[in-house]
Formats: sequence, C-alpha cells, structure tokens
Amino acid sequence: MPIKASELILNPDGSVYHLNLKPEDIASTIIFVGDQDRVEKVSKHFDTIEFKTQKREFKTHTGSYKGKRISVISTGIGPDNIDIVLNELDALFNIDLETRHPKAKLKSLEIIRVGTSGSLQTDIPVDSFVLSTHALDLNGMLHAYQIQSICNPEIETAFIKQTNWHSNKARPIVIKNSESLQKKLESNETFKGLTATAGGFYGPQGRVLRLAVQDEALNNKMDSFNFDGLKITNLEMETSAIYGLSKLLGHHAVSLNAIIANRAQGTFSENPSQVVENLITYTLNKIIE
Ligand code: R1P
Repeated sequence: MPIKASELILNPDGSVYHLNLKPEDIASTIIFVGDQDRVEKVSKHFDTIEFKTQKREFKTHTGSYKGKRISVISTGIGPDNIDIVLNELDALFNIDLETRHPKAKLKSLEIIRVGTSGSLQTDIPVDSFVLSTHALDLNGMLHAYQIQSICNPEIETAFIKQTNWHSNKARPIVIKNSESLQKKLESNETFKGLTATAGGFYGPQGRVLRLAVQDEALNNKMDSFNFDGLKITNLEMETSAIYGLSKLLGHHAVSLNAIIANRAQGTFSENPSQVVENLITYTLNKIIE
C-alpha cells in the first residue's frame, strides 16, 4: 500500500509539505541550526550556493564548501520541529515520492547540529563548545515511536532516581550520538558530555518568572548527576530529538553547541554572535577534513 496523501503531504510542485524541498535540492551532509538567521551565517562561507528556499521557520541553503556539497537548514525551536524536519528529510531520500513507497536501498545522512545552549557546569564556561556524546530527552516527543532499541535504561533509571523524577512527566530517555561523526567533529576544543533537551525554555528548563515550577531543585540535581563519569553538560531544546529520530531512521547525527550562558554561574556571553561564528567555521572545517 502506498503511503496516503494525508500522511506524506506533498506541495503542488512535488516538494515535501513543510520544508518545501525536492530530493535534488538537498545534500546528504546537513547542518541543522535553530535560528533561521543563522542559515546565512553558515552559507556565507560556501564557495557557491545552488539552492535557497524558506517556508515558516524552515530555511534551507544548499551549496558547496571547499568542494563538498552541504545543506544548511533552520529547524526553529524545539523537539516538535525536529520531528517535522527529520521525517521530511528522510522522506526526501528514502521514500520514492512518485510511488509513495519506501525505497529498498536506504540512504544514511550526516546531520550536524550547530546550536546555542546554556552550560550547567561551572567548569564549562561561556564561549566554549560542547559536543554531545549522549542526549537526555526530558520532553517526551520520542515516546510516540518504538524506542526500545535506542534507549539506555541503566542511565535513565539512575537519572530518575537521582532527580526523583515525577511520574506525571514523560520518562527521560538517553540516546547515544553517532561515534563516527563524533570522531570527525571532536577536538581538544570540544567539551563532551550529556546534553539535556527540554520541551520549553522557561519552566521546562527551571526558569522561574511568575510561575512556580514542579521541581525547583531539578537543575541542581542535574548538575550533580554522574553516571560512571558521564555528566550533564548543558541544556537546550533539540539534541535528544535529533539523536533519537536519526538513530531510528538510520542516520548519523552529532550535536555541537556554542555555550552562550552558564546557568551554574548565572553568566551570559558578552559576544554570543562571535562564539556562534567560531563554532560555524570550526564545524565547516571539520566536515571537510
Ligand atoms: C532557545 O533560545 C533556542 O536556542 C537554543 C535552544 O535549543 C532553542 O532552540 O538553540 P538554537 O540557538 O540552535 O535555536
């Protein structure tokens, strides 16, 4: 049975519904950024740009960097957007959009997030880079899928115990990155560890403005979590969804974050655009090594 028009929605020109892309528009090495204005900040380094599009927060530029074909796409904020981006990107490569059947031979993509994030550790300062060896999903989007094969129950159970995680909230999930992409992107410039991914910016990350949060002590309990040396380095809103869906779909993913805030010290970078620019050039040069 072909995938129905209501399930895989195509625009009149044959492009996928939200991303506005056709298979020929996108490279198999893809940089994910959150902010749509960060797309130009990446593609300004390209030798040439062959394709540009935007629909809602999803802006894509495809071109080449020192001879390698790369796409950069903005995902907007949050795990719900990652669900759209990863499913539609995968469809572009692994579903025949004419027959609406999955292809027999599947393509594995390389996905690198270049994001911004807040550090939870005093020794991971603002203006540094964090590479996520693992992601800690605190938002629950992935529970819509069959995730048994990508979970790490021992680490999850230790986290649930350490934080006294409330049973009304989705069970946290720990997902590993792609080791081969980590090898390509890591260096002595990258702090490494577990990146926690929240489903919101304020309450879900323990920020109190006018609303009381369910557990005021959660960030402190996360700071001190240590599973055989694996610590929670930072908190943001996309990495676990990228790691989870990439693993389930057979893609390689690694997430790099520029640290613009230190939540443990209460400090914020004096020049956040510079650290983002530094991470962009770092990433592009590592991709082509
Ligand atoms: C919140 O301000 C946003 O910034 C961080 C968070 O993950 C969230 O998306 O990342 P980006 O700068 O990549 O969007």
